[in-house]
Amino acid sequence: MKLYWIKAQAPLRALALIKHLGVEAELIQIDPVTGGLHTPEYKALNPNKKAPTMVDGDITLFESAAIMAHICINAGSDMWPTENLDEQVEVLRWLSWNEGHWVGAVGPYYVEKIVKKTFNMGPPDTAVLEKAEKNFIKYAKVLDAHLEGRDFAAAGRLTIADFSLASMARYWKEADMPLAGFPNITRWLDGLMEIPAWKDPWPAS
Ligand SMILES: N[C@@H](CCC(=O)N[C@@H](CS)C(=O)NCC(=O)O)C(=O)O
Repeated sequence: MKLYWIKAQAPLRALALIKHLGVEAELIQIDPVTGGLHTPEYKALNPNKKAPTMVDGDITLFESAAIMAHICINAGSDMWPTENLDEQVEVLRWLSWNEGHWVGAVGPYYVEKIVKKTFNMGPPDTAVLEKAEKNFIKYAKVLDAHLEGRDFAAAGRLTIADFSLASMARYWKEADMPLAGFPNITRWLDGLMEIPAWKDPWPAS
């Protein structure tokens, strides 16, 4: 299996999973700054010109959630439940909520404070951050209430939903996300950081 990645949050989810499960994979880093996502060869694999992309035999996938589900199925991991379909639906709900709502809420902070710094894209735009707060609070309330009395987002254990939901929020302190008033979210994020592969997801360079 090959995984094409850049140093950003969606590939981070798949890289952490690969490390956590001890899956053998060829991890191919792409430089987005020098046009690595725009080559004809890469576009043929992922017409979105985004990362991650996975190639496993005849199967080529984009979208980190689908890639993580594929990895779990092949590794026999219940981080993507296949035995208990109620659990699978619960995980799917949080994967969907993440892409539909949470990514839009945390994304402005992550892009302005983390992505711009990582790829030398200039200073954060304070107007974007000010505008982001209302939407952030709206969805942080939902997640915080859900995590009351829970250590994980779904199925009562670590699943790929946690890796998706936490991939931008993990940077909440550096990115100044207004999470201080959401103790269940910060407790859950701290708990995930106890997982070695989550704490240190990047391949050795
Ligand atoms: N929903 C997609 C998101 C993919 C995505 O937006 N990847 C970003 C990194 S987090 C990317 O490749 N950005 C590079 C660019 O837009 O040039 C997934 O989960 O895989």
